[in-house]
Amino acid sequence: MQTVPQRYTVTAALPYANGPVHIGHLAGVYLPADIYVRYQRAQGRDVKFICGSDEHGVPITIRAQKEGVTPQQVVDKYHAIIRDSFRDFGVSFDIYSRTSNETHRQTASDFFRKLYEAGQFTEQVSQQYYDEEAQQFLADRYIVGTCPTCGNENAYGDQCERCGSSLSPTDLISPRSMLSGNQPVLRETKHWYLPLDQYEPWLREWIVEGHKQDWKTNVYGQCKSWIDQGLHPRAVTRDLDWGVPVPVEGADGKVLYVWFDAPIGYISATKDLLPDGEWQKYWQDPGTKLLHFIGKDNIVFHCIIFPAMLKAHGDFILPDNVPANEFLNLEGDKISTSRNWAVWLHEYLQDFPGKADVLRYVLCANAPETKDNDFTWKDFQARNNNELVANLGNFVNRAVVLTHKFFGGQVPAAAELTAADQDVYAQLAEFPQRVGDLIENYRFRDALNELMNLTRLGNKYLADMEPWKLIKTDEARTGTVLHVALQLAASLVTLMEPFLPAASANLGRMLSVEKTAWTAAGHAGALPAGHQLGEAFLLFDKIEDQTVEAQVQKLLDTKLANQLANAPVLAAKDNVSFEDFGRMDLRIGTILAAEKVAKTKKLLKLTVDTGLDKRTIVSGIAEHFTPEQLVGQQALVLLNLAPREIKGIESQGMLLLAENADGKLSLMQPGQPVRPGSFVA
Ligand code: B3M
Ligand code: ZN
Repeated sequence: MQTVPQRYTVTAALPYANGPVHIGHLAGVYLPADIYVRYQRAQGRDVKFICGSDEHGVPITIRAQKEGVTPQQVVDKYHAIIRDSFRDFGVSFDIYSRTSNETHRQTASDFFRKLYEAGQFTEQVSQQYYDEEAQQFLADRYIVGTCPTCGNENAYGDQCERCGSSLSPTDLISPRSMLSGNQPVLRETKHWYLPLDQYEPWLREWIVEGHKQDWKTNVYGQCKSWIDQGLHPRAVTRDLDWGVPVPVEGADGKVLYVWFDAPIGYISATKDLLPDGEWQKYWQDPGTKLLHFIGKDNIVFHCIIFPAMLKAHGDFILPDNVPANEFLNLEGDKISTSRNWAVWLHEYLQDFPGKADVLRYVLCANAPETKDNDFTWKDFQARNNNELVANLGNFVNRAVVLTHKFFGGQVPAAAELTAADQDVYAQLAEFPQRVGDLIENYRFRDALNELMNLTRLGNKYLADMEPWKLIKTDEARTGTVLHVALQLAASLVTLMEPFLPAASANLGRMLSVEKTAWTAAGHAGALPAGHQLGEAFLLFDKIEDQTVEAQVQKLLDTKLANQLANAPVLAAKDNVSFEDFGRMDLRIGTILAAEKVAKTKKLLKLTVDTGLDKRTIVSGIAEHFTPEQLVGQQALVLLNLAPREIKGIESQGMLLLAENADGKLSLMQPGQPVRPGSFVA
C-alpha cells in the first residue's frame, strides 16, 4: 500500500520559446503530465502543476538572428503561441510563467549567489573562441567548421549533424563564426563550475541504490551510465548577452548557463503562483512529492545536475520521480523544427477545430513511453473512427438516444437486477482503481486502454441485451438495461476526464451530471431514476479519407520543399568576355499565339511579338505550359540565335526560362509589363 503524500508539485519541462510546440512535445511531456495531474485532482489531492517558457540561452539568440529580430521579440512571440496551444489542448497548468520575468531573475540570481557564497563553485580559466569583429565570445552553436570525423563543412561547435559526432569547438577544422563569418581566435575567459565529480558518491547512492526500483528503466539506465562514466565539473556560466546576469563581481558580460537557470524556473513559477509562506511548502516540505515530466533528452539535467544544485543549496526537496518519455516520430521520420517536419499544435487546431481531444487520445494511445514511436495520419484516422467513434461514442450514443426514444429522456427505473446486470456493476466497481493504479505508475497508454475496456463492456452489454428489440416485449426490462448502461456512461464522465477533458465535459452536459470524485465513479447510481438527460449529440465524428490525405499531402509538400532547398546549385560556367556577351540580342517579347506541334509531346509553336516583327519560335515546353497559359504573357527571348528547323518549322530565336531544382520551368518576365522589343542588358 503506497502512502499518499501530503501534496504534489508536478513540473513539465519548460519549452524553449524559440518555436511553436508540436505533437512530439504533447505526447512526450505535457499530455502524460496533464493526465497525471487531472487524475490526482480527481482524487482530491493537493497538486500544483507548474510550467512556463524557457526564454534564455543560445536557442533563443540563434532564432532571433535567423528572424532578424531581438531575442525579446522572439520570446514574446513564441511564449504567446505556446501558451495558447497548451490552453487549447486543455493542458491544465496552475501557472504557465516565463523565465524572462523579474521573479525568475531574482530567484535564479539568489540561487547562484547562495552557492557562490557557500563556496560551492570552482573557478576555471579556459581558452574559448572569440569573434573579434563582433566582440563576443562564441557559444558552441555559433561556431561552424569542418567535422574531423566525416568532413562535413557545416558541423557545429558541439555536434556534427551529419555523422552525429559530439564535438567541442576546438575539434573543428577551419572554424568560422556564425556572427561575422570570420575565423575566431582563442581567448582566455573565466567561468564558474559546479563540481559534479564531488556529488558522484551521493548521486550513486541516491539514484543507483535508491531509485532502481521506482524510476522508469530508460531513465534509470541513462543516469547509471552517466554516473558510471564518471562525472566532471560543469560550467554554469556563459559569455553571452542574453540571460540572467551572473550576480558577482568580475562577471561582466556573463550570464547564467540556461540549464542552470531554467530548472530554477520551476521554483520561480511556483512563486508567481503562490504567496510567500505558501510556495515554500511545494518545494521545501518533505511531505511533498516532486515530479518532473520531461523528454529523454533532458534526463541528465533533471536527474543529475538539477538535483546536485538543489542538494548544494540545501533548502529544497529532491524529485521523487522523473518520468521521462522517449521520442515520437512523424510518418517514419524524426520530428524536426528546422526541417518543418512536425504537426504543429496550433496548425492542427486550425485544420481540426474542436478536435483537441482526438489528438490527445491518439497521442496517449500511441505514446512513446518505453521506446520511440511513430505518428501516422492513417493511425490517427483509424483510432478516431474505430475507437473514439465506434467504441466510446457509439456506446454513449446508443444509451442516450434510446433513453430519449423510449423514455422521454428520463432515466428509467431499474427493476430487479439480473446476474448479468450485477456482473456489469461489479466490473464497473473495479475500474477507478485499475485505471488509477496504471496512472500512478506512469503507464498512461495502458490506463487509456483500460478506460476503453469500460466502454467495450458497455457496448457488449447493450449488444447482448438488445434493448432496441426488447422494448417490443418488455418495457420494464428495457428500462433496467438502459438504467444500467447509463450508470456506466455517467462513470465515464469522471474516468475519461484526465484523458479527454473536453469530451468529458460534453458527456456531462449530455447526461446532465457533474463529474464525481475518482473512487465514487465506481459506484453505480450517479443517475437516479427520473433524472432528466440533456440533448443527445455525437461526442466524436468520423474522419474521412480525404481529410487525412490532405495532411499527408502537406507533409509531402514539406519534404519536397526541403529537397529543393538542399538541392545543389549547378557549378559555375567559364567566364565570357564582355564583347561576347554584348553580341547576344536579348529582348522582352509578348506571346501572341501558341499551339501544340502535331505528333510531338514536348513542342509548342509560339508566335512572338518582338517589337521588330512577329516571328515563330518553337519551344520544348509543352509539358510545362498549356497554350492558354502562355498567350498574352511576356517572356525573355534570345532574338539572334541562328534560325533552325524543328519538325519542319523554322524557329527564329529562343525563349529563355528558369529551371527550378525539381525541373519545373517558369517564364522570365519583367517586374511589370514593358513594350515588346524592350532591350535586356
Ligand atoms: N528548454 C529543453 C527543451 O525544451 C529545455 C527544457 C528546460 S526544463 C527546465 O527540450
Ligand atoms: Zn561529421
